[in-house]
Amino acid sequence: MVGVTAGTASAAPRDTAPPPLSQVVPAPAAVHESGGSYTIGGYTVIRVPEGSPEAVRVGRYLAGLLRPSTGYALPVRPLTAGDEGGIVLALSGHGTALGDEGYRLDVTNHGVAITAKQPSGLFHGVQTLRQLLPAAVEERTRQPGPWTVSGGTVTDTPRYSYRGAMLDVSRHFFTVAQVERYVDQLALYKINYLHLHLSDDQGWRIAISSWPRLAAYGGSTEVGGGPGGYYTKAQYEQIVHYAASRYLTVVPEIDMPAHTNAALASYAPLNCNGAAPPLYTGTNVGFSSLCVQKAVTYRFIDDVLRELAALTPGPYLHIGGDEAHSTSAADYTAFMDRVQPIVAKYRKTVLAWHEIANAHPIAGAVAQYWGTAGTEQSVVAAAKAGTRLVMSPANHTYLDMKYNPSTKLGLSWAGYTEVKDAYSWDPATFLRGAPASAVLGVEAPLWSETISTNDHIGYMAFPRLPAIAELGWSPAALHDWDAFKVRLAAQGPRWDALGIDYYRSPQVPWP
Ligand code: TNX
Repeated sequence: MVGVTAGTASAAPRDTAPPPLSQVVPAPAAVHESGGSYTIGGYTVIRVPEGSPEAVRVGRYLAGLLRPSTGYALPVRPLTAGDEGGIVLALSGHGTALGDEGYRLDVTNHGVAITAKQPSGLFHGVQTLRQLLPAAVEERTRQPGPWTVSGGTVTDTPRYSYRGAMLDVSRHFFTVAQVERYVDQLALYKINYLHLHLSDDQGWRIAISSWPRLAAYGGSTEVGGGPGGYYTKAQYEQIVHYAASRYLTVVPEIDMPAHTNAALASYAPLNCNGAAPPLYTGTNVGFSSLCVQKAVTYRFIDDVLRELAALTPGPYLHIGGDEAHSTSAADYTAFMDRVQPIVAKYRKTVLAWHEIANAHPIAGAVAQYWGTAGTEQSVVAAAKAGTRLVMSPANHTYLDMKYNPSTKLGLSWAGYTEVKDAYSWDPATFLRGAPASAVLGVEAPLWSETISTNDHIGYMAFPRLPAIAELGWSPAALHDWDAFKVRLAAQGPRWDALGIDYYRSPQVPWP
């Protein structure tokens, strides 16, 4: 190679000015630039409130992010009265207006202070600070710097309390390490729920002690006939724990009564005709159904949901309910009338795809809307009657839709979805006639019929996942494609540094 060697490249300091404090995705609620700046250096100390082990963990996490690329020691030390300078993480009851997830970031010539009511707010503030540092901060080897942040104040709280991403680990299985990698990517955009689609026709992915063949046999393949896989209980708990360390709550989904071939293949008695079908490795939907009339069906569901609830600290159990094309409408309603109380019995909240609105959603239930038109009257009626909504319109949020006709991965049944399409809708008004107050938030599902590697995940999720994250976090008044695309463009070098194989959409002015 001629010209720049690694040595001279790493010796040359960057000469670019630090970005404005507003150059963050999702857009912060309020930004006040004050001039000045702070440069993290070999002298910088991270101060944390001693009394909060969780806040201490956030401080250590920040140090872990910054140390490899900066090469600085960045010791994490207790915050004592009168401390100023360096990086300070502080918990303050005065910040009550910041709510559970909000934070304030103050940058002066002396240091950076992140203040929040809860550790989750500190964590989100850390993600903002991270994005305000040069993209090279994401490298895991020492980089030149300087590590300068613009002066001013960011005051930030989320628009919605539910900001989710779903990974379909059923059509193709993803290992614990792959899920954790995605969790890290989601955390950067303040996503706070990880929905795992744990069962479908092609695979059952969670060990259930009372029905061991579900995972052992039902998990033994995937789309295309690969070896599949499943999570042991310990592995599932590891994912739950890792997600929690990034302030994401796991929402496990057992899809039923349809999308159940893997279970039906594992246990013959679950079939109305008593005969187990073969395992399925294709990509059709709507052909399978649990046997609604049989008592064993509900013993099975009780066992599965009891074991899953015991492993899941989060409030939701997702019971699927989509595309039950082989279940009559009457059977579907009868089935949901019996299954929802089982979720409640195990002290969890029902989350289900929006077809639940065709049955009788129980009090407190949440429907995940995946339609493309925004006109489903049953869902509007349910929302008016108190069912809350997570918005996942397929033509905007489905990360498995192709960007354009030449996208190699993905499907196109909901249309091609460029990043501008992903961004250009409003969760509060998309389902026409539903009260805006029913909307709990948004979710971006990644179905995996065609997705099987980290690079596939990266290519389909980026840059669209950050678009959905911004709709979930940022105030509606800041919704602006022309401003978003510029902030999004600045994320590209960060994804390069993180090894994310993103789609270089021609709609975005990448640097
Ligand atoms: C529809 S949308 C499905 C999934 C498929 C997906 C592919 C919904 C709740 N169900 O079974 O994987 O389309 O895009």
